[in-house]
Amino acid sequence: MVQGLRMPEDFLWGAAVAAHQLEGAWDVGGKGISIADVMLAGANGKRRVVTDTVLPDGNYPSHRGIDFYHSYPRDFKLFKELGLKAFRTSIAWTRIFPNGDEAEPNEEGLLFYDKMIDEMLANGIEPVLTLSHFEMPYHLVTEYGGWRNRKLIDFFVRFAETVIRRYGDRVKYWMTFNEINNQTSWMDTHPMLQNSGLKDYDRDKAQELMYLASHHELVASALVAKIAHEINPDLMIGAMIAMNPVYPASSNPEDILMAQRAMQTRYYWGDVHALGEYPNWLLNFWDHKGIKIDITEEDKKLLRENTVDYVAFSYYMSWTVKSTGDEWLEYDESQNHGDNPFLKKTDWGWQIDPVGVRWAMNWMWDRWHKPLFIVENGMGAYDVLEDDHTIHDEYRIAYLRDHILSMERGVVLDGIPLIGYLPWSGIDIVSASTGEMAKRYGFIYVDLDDMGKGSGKRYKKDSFEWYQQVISSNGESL
Ligand code: P53
Repeated sequence: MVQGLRMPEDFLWGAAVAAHQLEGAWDVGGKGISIADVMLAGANGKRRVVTDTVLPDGNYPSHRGIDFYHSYPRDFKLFKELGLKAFRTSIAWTRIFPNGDEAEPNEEGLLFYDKMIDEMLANGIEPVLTLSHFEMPYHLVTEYGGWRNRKLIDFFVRFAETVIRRYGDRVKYWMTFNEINNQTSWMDTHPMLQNSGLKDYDRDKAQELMYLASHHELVASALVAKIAHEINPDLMIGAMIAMNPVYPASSNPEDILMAQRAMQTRYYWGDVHALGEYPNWLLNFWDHKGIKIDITEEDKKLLRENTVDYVAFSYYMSWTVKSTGDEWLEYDESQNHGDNPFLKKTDWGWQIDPVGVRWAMNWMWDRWHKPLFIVENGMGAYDVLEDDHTIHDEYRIAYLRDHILSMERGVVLDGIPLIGYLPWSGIDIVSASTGEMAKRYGFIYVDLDDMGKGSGKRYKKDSFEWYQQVISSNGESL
């Protein structure tokens, strides 16, 4: 073990997942079809295809997940043994409002999360819930055009209010939209659907649609914060962003300027959530692009008066960017990125950068002055199940140890308030970007392959015992 720094006594060590990646039971208990349910499995380097309807022979990993819908009582026992103090999952919107536009919720869906939350609490684990994690009702995409439609605000708020009223007595930490800023890659159809339900749109309008959909989400998020605080002022409502630091590719001031704009572009969602208003550079940039977003006076007031209580973020990798020479500094993720010669990559090409955790924590704290919460961090890897059912994942331990140490320096040396650390994903689940089971993140191995074949049995990896010790030593023993 390596010497770490002792974290504050109330620090929440835990793990994080999302409903559509592990629950399975996609059509059980009155659940409707979500956007995840029409995504076929892809592979490393092969995109997931989205189908118009659920095809009878399609390989849809969300339909089975790891069968957590039925196995959660046993899995929580393992989490208790691991020592988890908190567990993040999402509520599948389609269990509560199967199509998204119903007036009344589905009681069977509500009961399922009642039981799940109670089971978590019975195991001494604090629930942390995401309201929308890549799993909106597909009906809202096909009938309403997704988040480009302002009506989505009402549908989402109805869903959010229903579950916050129901579970707010037991659940303190909430976040509205998972990785809301992934849509910075609006050139890619995948985040457009996953984040905003944008499908079948005019590709020339993609950038504008993304900003429009995002505005509706930001207003919805502020409304949820408002309602939640009316229900109970102690509830903690957070934004959730994918934090990938973007560094300058060199010390050339043009690259530094470009990297600054890349950060402003990727994290303006954080600005609106935490500071309550849009930055000037973005309003000017929209004018320059001819992008018109209908931001009403009422929207502005809502955003200003209902900022978030904390900023949650995922952290997997960092990027570097070069100047393009464009005076407007337009940032295009798909073009001006390069490899960082100081960093190695995972088997899926994600650059491993532990130092960036501390850098990002400082950047966000300086900018937003909100408590932070690491709600995802981890390394997707090919694990090998040995004949004796052991899994020797020393690469995962190395990745997490380095990232945790960097986080601990951010807290203990730099004094940044951090609520907790919830690595992805505690137990192996379906990968969001590829739909594979083979891209594993857990401390607990699940014996299932990409086609859903296998015993489904759970086995502890070497990292299980390691993380157990990290938690019991409160971060001192890494
Ligand atoms: P997978 C892209 C880049 C970074 C994180 O990802 C991302 C994505 C979108 O897929 O997503 C988050 O499973 C997301 C989780 C996801 C996790 O990272 O593609 O919030 O749902 O599983 C890891 O390896």
